[in-house]
Amino acid sequence: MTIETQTDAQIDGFHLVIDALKLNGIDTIFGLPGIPITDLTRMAQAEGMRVVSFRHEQHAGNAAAAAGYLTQKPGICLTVSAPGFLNGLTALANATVNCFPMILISGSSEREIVDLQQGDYEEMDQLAIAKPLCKAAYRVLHAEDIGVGIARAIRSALSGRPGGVYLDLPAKLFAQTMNAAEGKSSLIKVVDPAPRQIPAPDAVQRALALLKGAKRPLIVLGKGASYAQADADIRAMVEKTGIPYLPMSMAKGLLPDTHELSASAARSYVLAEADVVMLVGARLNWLLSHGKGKTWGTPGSAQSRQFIQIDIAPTEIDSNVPIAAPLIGDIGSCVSALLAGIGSGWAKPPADWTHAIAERKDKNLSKMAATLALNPSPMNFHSALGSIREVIKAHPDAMLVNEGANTLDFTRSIVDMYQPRKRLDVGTWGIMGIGMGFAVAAAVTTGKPVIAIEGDSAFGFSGMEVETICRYKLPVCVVVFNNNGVYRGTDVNTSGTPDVAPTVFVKGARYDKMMEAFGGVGVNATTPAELTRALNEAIASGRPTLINAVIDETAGTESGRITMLNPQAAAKKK
Ligand code: ADP
Ligand code: TZD
Repeated sequence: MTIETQTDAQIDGFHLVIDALKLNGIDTIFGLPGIPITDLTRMAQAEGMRVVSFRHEQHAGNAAAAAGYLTQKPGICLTVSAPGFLNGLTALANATVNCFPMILISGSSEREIVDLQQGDYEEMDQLAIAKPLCKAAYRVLHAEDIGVGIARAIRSALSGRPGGVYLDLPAKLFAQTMNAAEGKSSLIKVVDPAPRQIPAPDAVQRALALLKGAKRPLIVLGKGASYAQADADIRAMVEKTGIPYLPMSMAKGLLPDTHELSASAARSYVLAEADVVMLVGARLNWLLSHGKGKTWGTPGSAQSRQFIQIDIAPTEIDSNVPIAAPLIGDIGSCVSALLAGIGSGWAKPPADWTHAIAERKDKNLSKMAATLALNPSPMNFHSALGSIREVIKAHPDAMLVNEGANTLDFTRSIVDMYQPRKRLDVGTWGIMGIGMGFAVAAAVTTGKPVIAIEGDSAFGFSGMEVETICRYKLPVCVVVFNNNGVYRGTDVNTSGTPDVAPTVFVKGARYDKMMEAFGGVGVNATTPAELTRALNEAIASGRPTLINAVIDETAGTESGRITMLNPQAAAKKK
């Protein structure tokens, strides 16, 4: 090659985007092709990236969000303009609400036409629409700014409280060319995208002093704690202090659920009785009853309760109740600062507290064991989950995805997790539809077997992605808890019209046939033994499998465990 051709070499927008992502260690794109990003998907694949194509953008977006949570790198979702962008937007908003780092990259139409509203193909002012729904939003108009655009998107997604970022790439950008050497030097490798945030020493002392004086201390671990990947230090903090802990649902497994200091089986007792509660990457939102009210005991004891809160976002503090000791910083730095102060001679919590918890745990666990031992026909949630619980115990490295109402609540309380970041679920919104997207991400990013436990309604939101699972030959076993409807299958239409009630589905549906349609394995399981066998075979073979688990249609309750959030008609019709 002559010097002349070297300096004349050109690079286009497509390749600058790909090179900028690769330069930052991003090796996977979840997306759905079409104008103007079809060639971007092809070229990314040709350049060695893994491109996972979905059947609907929402699931590609959910996959990106889960990949971000699992890897601490922003997951990338790539979509076409207007409708594709909007389909991805729910996942972007959900990622932001859950503090998962992801970047939604959407192609967009001609700026000049969009801005004059002259009616372009898939016209939409996407940047303006995305802005209020995510942490940051950027648009790149010139090839030489692609490096900056991607660097800003990565830093925004990862730094401070992680979240979703929107990056708008107009169609014209991809075909723009520039000098290859200049293009290369315009790219930015983001240095330290999630800088440590060291807590102030006086804040550490304040927290330690409060913890030390506690008579009935409790630690609550949230998904911020599991995201932080400070697993060993978090475990050391719990064990050195001997303080009982409660894991929020996606923090299950941060310490094994069977750990003697886990207070999960005495949840109501510890929340009502604890005098000092240390929140580690968990918000006092609806999932923790906003830190007040009946869940947290009588008004008298609530007044005497004090909170320590570890969080990277200073504005989270005092959002619901006063926080006596805020500890602002990243969880790794905060926990290691606390550990230095805890040392080795920390006095364990008073025995009457830990004994009272142990007593309640024993009682509740033996009650659960008795229920799990029953073998009703048809299966109910407990008998089916009793089987899954044993399979997970034997395969603690398997990933578990979980959505539904009763299916979610029962799985969370019955199926123990043993390792960090193995459980992915409906998160902060309690959103349905994350199932297959999360399952694909779990398989692609970890290579481990994935078990997705899905309510039949929940599964319906992303069911078509079983084709994606088969196409990429992913080791995903979907278990559909089929009770013929949303929550239950027993509602009756009392109006006299021929339609079924709004919560009822086709009775006796065979979801397993959907997986067979694409070459995967389908199993209809009516007993725990059949379920166990099918699960074990799926894990051993690694083949995409869907088990239609036939559940008693009367077994669920309306809205699972959050029935109280469902508004009831105040006045009865005469
Ligand atoms: P959960 O639903 O499990 O209770 P939340 O999503 O409500 O958890 O809370 C997670 C919290 O963790 C958020 O307030 C977020 O700011 C915080 N967080 C996320 N990552 C980190 C980190 N690396 N260091 C400190 N805090 C973090
Ligand atoms: N739509 C979206 C996006 N999210 C939601 N949470 C809902 C609707 C409302 N919803 C729930 O909160 S749970 C649920 C819906 C529709 C499904 C429950 O039925 P299921 O589970 O079959 O999935 P169970 O085990 O039968 O209760």
